[in-house]
This record gives sequence, structure tokens and C-alpha cells, in this order.
Amino acid sequence: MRKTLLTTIAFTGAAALTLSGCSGNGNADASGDTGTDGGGAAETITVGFAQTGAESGWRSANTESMQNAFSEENGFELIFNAADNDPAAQISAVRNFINQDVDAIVIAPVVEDGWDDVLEEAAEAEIPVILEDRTVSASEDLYAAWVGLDFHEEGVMAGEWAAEEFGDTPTNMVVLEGTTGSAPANERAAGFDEAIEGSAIETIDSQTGDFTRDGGKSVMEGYISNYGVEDIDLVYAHNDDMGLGAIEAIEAAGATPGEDIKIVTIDAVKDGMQALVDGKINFIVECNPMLGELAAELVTDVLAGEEVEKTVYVEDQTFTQEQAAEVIDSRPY
Ligand code: GZL
Repeated sequence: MRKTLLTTIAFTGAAALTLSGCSGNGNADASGDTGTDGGGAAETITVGFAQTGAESGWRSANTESMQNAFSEENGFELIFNAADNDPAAQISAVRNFINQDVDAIVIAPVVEDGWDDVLEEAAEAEIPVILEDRTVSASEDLYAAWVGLDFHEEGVMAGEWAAEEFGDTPTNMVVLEGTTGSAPANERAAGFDEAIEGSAIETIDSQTGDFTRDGGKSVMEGYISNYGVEDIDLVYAHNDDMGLGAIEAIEAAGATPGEDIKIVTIDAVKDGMQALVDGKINFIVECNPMLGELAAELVTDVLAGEEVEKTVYVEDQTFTQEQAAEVIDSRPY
């Protein structure tokens, strides 16, 4: 699979996008007319965007990035649906976009599986699909492109920190998994486990907190009740929000997060970075949510009939407590 690694994406306002004229579902009609208004100005591109929901700070930043990029002034009409983390509702939203004959569909798929049928229906309707953020297990022939982050590498970077931090010291770890069946949960687990292989870190429990703060808190409360704070050395949370929930549970149990129990998370959203600066989280791997401009460029290029990379990765970075203190005031999310 061809892929492009973008090392940086500007945190500027929405880039001026060159828009192609589109009518109906974005394809030129037999006469070659692409639906411009005769004056050469491009017509609005109608995009259906199926978002996972509003489960985390990361998701809010991602939604804002997408809405800013697919704005009216950039030549788009955005039909937005948030599926409340419900895979069936999200597939139904995509079916509705097909019935509305939008020009293009963008999806941040809640889970990897179950997408083949509706993506086939979009292909039959000649409506291009762009994936942003998470991936699907369906054939890559069923979507035009995907833009997002390397979740497996994020897991590796988190695991490498843990292996370095704990060395050969016998360490009891509990894991707060992301949404069951989602690409980030699957890949971040696999990458982390690869990185800690051969270390003395033992996973004593691993359950999903569904990427939410409440979910992370309630699962961590269960771990504390089952194992006691004394027998938990490390929390690996697949995102900051679950790590922040774990902090609440650890403090309620009278222990000190970041000291009695160390915490490593992924995302680097504002609240997570603040907890890192405050010493309650020990290490964060960034997962950049600002994917809107890249997704909008992919939509316009695909509708213009241009060849696009099938896979566009945005590079991540990592933060220690000291590094977070240096950058927290200048970060856009
Ligand atoms: C990762 C994204 C995940 C974030 C969570 O790209 O899909 O979903 O890590 C979010 O915070 O809920």
C-alpha cells in the first residue's frame, strides 16, 4: 500500500483550497460539464461526514478541525452526523448520505469491521469515500484514501517509554483500552505489547473504558477494588481522557497518580498535557486530531479526478513532563 508520511501540518487557519466545479455527485456529466455556474465559479461541494461521536477531547478537536476545513467559505456544504460511538447508527448515517446523493462521504469509523456492504453501496452510487482518523478492515478498493495516524507506532512509543522507565523491575500494569473493535484500540495494544516484550512489565488486567473519562474512571475503580492501589504500578490508557478518569479514581483511593501509580497515555490534548505538567501523568504520545485540511484536500482532489495517495499518515511526537511544560501554552488543542 502506498503511503505518504506528512511530518508536519500547519496549525494555520483553513488553507485556501482550489475547488473544482461539481454537480450532483461530483462527476462531470456527458458533455463534460462539471456543474460550474457558467461564470467559471465552482459550485458548492456537498460532503456527508460520519463522525464517531463526542467521546473525548480529541474527538472535539477533530470535529472542530473538520468543520473548519469543510466550511462554506471553502466551498463546501457539510452534512454532519455524530454517531454517539454506535457503529450501526454510523452505518445508517452513511446510507442516508448515499440517499441524499452527496458529492463525497468522509467517515471516521467507530470500529474496523462491518463496512463492506455500505461502502459497496457508495461505490455503486459513484460517491467517493475518504476515511479520516480510524481505518476499516474492508478492501482498500472501497475507499479513495485514508488520512490519519499510525496507531501501532503510537503504542510502540508508549511501550518503549514504559520498558525504559521500569527496566527489569517487576511491574504490575493495568490497561484502559479504547473502544472495542476500533483500529486505535487494536493497534495501540499490539504496538505497546511488542515494545514491552522481554521486560518485567506484566499486564494484570485490560478492559475497555470506551475512550471516555467516565469509562476510564469506572474501570480504574474496579481495578483498585480488585487489586488494591499497592499492587498496581502502571496504567496504560489508550487515550488521555481515560487516563484523566483513572487519576480521579486513584486520588479518591488516597494514592498519588504519577508517583504511587505511574500513567502513560496517548493523544496530548490540553487536559492531558496539563495533567502531565502537574505530574499526574508521566508520559504522553501525541495523536494529532487536526486532520480537516488534509481530508478536504483529498475530497477536492478525488472529485477533480486527480490521483491521490491511498494512505496519508500524519506524524506524531511524544512528551515528557518537562517537554509538556515548555509547549503547553502554544498548542492549538
Ligand atoms: C485516535 C482517535 C481516538 C483518540 C481518542 O485517532 O480515533 O478516538 O485517541 C478518540 O481520544 O476518542
